[in-house]
Amino acid sequence: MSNDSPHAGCASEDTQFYKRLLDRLNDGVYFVDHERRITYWNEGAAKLTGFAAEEAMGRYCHDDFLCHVDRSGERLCTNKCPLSTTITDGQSREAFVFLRHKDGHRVPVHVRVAPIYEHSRVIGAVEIFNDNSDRESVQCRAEHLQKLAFLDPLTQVANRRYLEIRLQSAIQEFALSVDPFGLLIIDVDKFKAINDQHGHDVGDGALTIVARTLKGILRPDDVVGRWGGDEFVAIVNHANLQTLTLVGERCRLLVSQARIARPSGALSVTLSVGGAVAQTDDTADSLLQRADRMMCASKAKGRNSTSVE
Ligand code: GH3
Ligand code: MG
Repeated sequence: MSNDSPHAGCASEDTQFYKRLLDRLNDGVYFVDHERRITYWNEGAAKLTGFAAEEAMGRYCHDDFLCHVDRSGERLCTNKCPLSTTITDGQSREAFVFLRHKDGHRVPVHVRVAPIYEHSRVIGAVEIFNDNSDRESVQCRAEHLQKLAFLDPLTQVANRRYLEIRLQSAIQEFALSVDPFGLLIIDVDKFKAINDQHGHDVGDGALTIVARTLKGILRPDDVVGRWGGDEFVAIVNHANLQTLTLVGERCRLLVSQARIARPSGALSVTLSVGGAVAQTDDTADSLLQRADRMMCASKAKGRNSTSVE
């Protein structure tokens, strides 16, 4: 049996064994007392933070030398410290946070905190933390990809896939409530001519201006996105016939007043807008078809107009 064995000798040797075990862990481990003063700091903590045990021991975690922040940048050590909460409520917890390395750079860490009890009284807490860089970058990449998957790359509004998902859930929610909603189909008038006369780049610029203007008109809980080509769709929440007509008209008017910059002078575009308020027997397809019929009615009226049913 080696000298490191917990069974090799008396109680103090046992303590030494466990201390050596903790010292050598790759995970960072530190203990704080009831006042959040650091009473133990292992080699893993030194490696992950750059602070040697001599530099950390005796300091208070609320001195903020590790400057823990959460993903939104909120400072934890002085406001919402998990150690402090655990000392108060005796509960274990975990969090994804960033600490500041002695060299100044930020390190993403996964932190687990547990209370230390003596005679059923909390006398401090232990924090175990490890480098979360891999997990963090995977999560950032996943969020980025998810954003890309639902974003129209040209206009930076939602794409058709996202609109389809949101429309489906709006139909399902509508079946469970009486809160009305409506759908607008918005098509740029004579857009082919813009491309033909001014070039594809100007056409792209026009689509971006239309998208940005529409996004600015709709409320944050509404959805607007590019359905394809020069066609946009908006899902307007809490909207009866009157509200949907008002929103449709606002889209038409404000886009007609927007200006698309060009070296040889700004130009403008107009929209044909069609809208339909959801009925109890509507599916996503039937609602889209009714709004599309209304959009075609606006085209037939001479364009630059709004029709809603
Ligand atoms: P209408 O008033 O009947 O809508 O006439 P229109 O010329 O706008 O006809 P339509 O809506 O069918 O034309 C859409 C055009 O949009 C056809 C296509 O060349 C153009 N288009 C589609 N996607 C893009 C794009 O990403 N960029 C640019 N610049 N043009 C696009
Ligand atoms: Mg068009």
